[in-house]
Amino acid sequence: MRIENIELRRVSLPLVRPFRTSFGTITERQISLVHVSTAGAEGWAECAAEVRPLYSSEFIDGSDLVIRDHLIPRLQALGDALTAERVGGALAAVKGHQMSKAVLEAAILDAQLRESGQSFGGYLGAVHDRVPAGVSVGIMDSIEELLTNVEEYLAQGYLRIKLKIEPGWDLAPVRAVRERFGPELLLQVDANTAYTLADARHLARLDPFDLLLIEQPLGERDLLGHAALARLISTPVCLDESIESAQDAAAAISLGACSIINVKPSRVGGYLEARRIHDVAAAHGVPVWCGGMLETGIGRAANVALAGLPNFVLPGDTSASDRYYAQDLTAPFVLENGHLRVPTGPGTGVAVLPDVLAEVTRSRQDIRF
Ligand code: NPQ
Ligand code: MG
Repeated sequence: MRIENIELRRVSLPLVRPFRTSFGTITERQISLVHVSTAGAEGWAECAAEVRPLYSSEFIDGSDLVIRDHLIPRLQALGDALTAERVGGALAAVKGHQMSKAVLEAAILDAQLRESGQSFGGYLGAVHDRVPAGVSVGIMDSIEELLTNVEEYLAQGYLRIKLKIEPGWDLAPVRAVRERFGPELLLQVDANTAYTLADARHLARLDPFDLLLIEQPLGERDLLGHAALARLISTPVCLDESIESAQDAAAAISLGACSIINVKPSRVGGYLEARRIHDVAAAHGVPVWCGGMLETGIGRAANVALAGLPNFVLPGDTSASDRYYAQDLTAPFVLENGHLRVPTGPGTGVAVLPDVLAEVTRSRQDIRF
């Protein structure tokens, strides 16, 4: 495949409402988009890195820099041998920077699949034409406000609720949601590393609420802590931030640090590594689900395709566009009986809306090949 140009484009999109997690609140999403042009096609992808390095060590300005000065030169060195499948190997010598690597691989894969007329879902091995949608609900100022929000999401059709938790906002919101919406509600929580193993007895008090899982309660490097916690609580432990590769997934599973994995292609370096995690987990009988990073329609389309693979057995954070954005960069993803349809067109199967793109663009730079 012959790349002619890679454009890095910074866009800024307001969120429909502030989103608060244990690591901070955001009201607007700044995103680096990567646009790959080849002789016959183009590809789009979005980088998950945020303004501040709070979810992980990556952040948007650092990501742009590593993409431009350290990653793209390694792709240029491949010349015409460049394919999406060779991106991972070409970038492997650069330590870390999974999100920056992921966005390049995804944009190149999009262009490659558009050239060959194949969809992301078809390429990755999706076996479903639609996937169940869950929603991630931020930390709120009051229980009352939380219940109003959850009620709204359930009315829209979401099939699973994930509550963001932190010390001081855990037992009470979980109890209130469970009591209000009943035992049938699929309910889980995400701590984004906000606890330590010393909180094990406190977290065990979540046991009676029959949660699907608790996501990343402890620090991202603390696999042994998660393994110990898993033996002290009955809620299944799911890892997010801890898993940056299929190797991490294999280690976490073998140590007993998790019994479920949140797969985010951006966090693990791309869709190909995400699929390897899916495969490793499946081989161990460990279910996975597709996480989210407040993606626009560009990343959402590819995530929904990935979520169509057979071992994605739990509803993901693959929400409709209007969960986050009043105006998406693509035609909006909408809930149909609580599901999102897996796109079938070439590549991600979605088109970026030029007028919207122009309106939200803050800056751009071209890297000629
Ligand atoms: C998670 N996502 O599962 C993440 C956390 C998260 C949907 O809960 C900007 C960029 C804001 C990335 C907020 C969901 C973010 C972000 C939350 C990721 O842990
Ligand atoms: Mg998470």
